[in-house]
Amino acid sequence: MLNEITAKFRELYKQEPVVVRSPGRVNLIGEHTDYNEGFVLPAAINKEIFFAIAPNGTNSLRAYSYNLEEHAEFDLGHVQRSEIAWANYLLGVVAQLQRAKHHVEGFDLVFGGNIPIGAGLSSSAAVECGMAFGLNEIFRFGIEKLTLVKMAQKAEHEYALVMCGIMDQFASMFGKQDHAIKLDCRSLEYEYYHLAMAHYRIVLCDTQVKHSLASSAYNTRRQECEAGVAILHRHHPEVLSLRDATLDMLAQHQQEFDPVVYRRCTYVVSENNRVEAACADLANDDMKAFGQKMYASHEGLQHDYEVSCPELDFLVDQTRESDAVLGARMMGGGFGGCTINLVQVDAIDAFVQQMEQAYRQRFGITLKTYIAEIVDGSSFAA
Ligand code: GAF
Repeated sequence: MLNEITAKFRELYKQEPVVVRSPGRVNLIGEHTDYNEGFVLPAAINKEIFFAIAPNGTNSLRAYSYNLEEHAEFDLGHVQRSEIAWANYLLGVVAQLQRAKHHVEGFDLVFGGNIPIGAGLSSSAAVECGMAFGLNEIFRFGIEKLTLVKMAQKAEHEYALVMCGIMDQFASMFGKQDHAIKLDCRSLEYEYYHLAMAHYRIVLCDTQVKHSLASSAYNTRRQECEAGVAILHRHHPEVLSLRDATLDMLAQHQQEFDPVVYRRCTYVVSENNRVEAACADLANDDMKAFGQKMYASHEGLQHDYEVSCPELDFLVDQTRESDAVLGARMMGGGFGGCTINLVQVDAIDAFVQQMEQAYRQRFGITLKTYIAEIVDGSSFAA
C-alpha cells in the first residue's frame, strides 16, 4: 500500500513526497473513561494510514483519497468545514495549526490505508494524527507530539463534531511496539506496559455494523456524566470529574440522581478502578485475571452504560465457555465496530472459524477478524 500511495502521488503531482504512517488503535480496557479524566490502556496497531505529502508552492491543499478515489481542493486562505466528510479530518488539523499561528502553505497529499472505517479502530484519529505529523514535518513547525495530539483531538471536535476524549489520538501518536499505554487522561502522564505476547494474541472481531445512534449517543453520555459530577460536586467540592468520585460517594447521594445517570456514573467509576487493577495484572503477568476484567468491563458497558448492541453482546457471549479465550469485550465508542479478544495462540484458527460460523448463522453477516500486532505510533514510513 505504501508503494502504491507514493506512486500515485508521483503520478498526480510530479514531485517527491515525504511519507508518513499513522496507526489505528485497540483499547485493552478503560472505555468511556478518557473524557471523565480517568485512565485508559490503548495500543497502536498494524492497521495504518499512509500519507504522501509535499509543499506545492501555492495556497491550496490538493488532496486525493486513495481508498475512495476522490480528489478535493481547498483554498487555505479560507479554511472551514466541508461537505466532503473525509476532507474535514484534514481541514480540521489545518485549522488548528492556523489558529496556533503556524503558516500552512499549500501542499499536495495522497493518503490511504487499511484501517476499516467505522470499526472502532480510530481511522479518524489516525488521519488527524498523520496529517498533523506530516505538516509539522514538511513545514518544520517544530511542534511537540503532545501538542499535535491535542490539535488532532480538537480537529475531531470542531470538524467531525464528535466530542471525543484524548485516547485515540494519543495512542496513534504515542504507540510503542509490543506495549500498551496506561494514560492518565487528566495529567496526560503515561506509562508503557510490556505485553508478553508469547502465548496469546489480540484478535478483533468486526461486527460490520455501525448503528446510527453512535455519535449522538456518545455526546449524550458525556452530558450524563457531567450531570452526575454536578450533583457530587455540590457535596464534595473536590469532585471535578468522575475521576474524583468513588462508589461510596455515589451510593451516599443516590436519591438525588436520575436512575439512568446513576448507572452511567457507577459504570465509569468502576471501569476506572478496573484499569488500575488490570495494570497490576499485567505487571504480575496474570493474564487470566486481566481477561476477567475485560468481561466485567463489557457487562458494565452493556447494562449500565448501554453503549453495546446485540451483535457485540452475541460475539462476547460466544467466547464465554471457551478455554482458549482469556477475555473479550466491546471496544471503543460502541453501537457496533469490534470486540477485542485475548485468544491463546494455538487456538486462533479454531476460534476464528467458530466465531464466523456462529455470527453468520445468527445475523447472516460475514464477520471479519483481524489479529492485531502492537506497533509504534505515527512516524516516517520505512
Ligand atoms: C471513542 C472516542 F473517540 C474516545 O475518545 C473514547 O471516548 C472511546 O470512544 C470510548 O472509550 O473512540
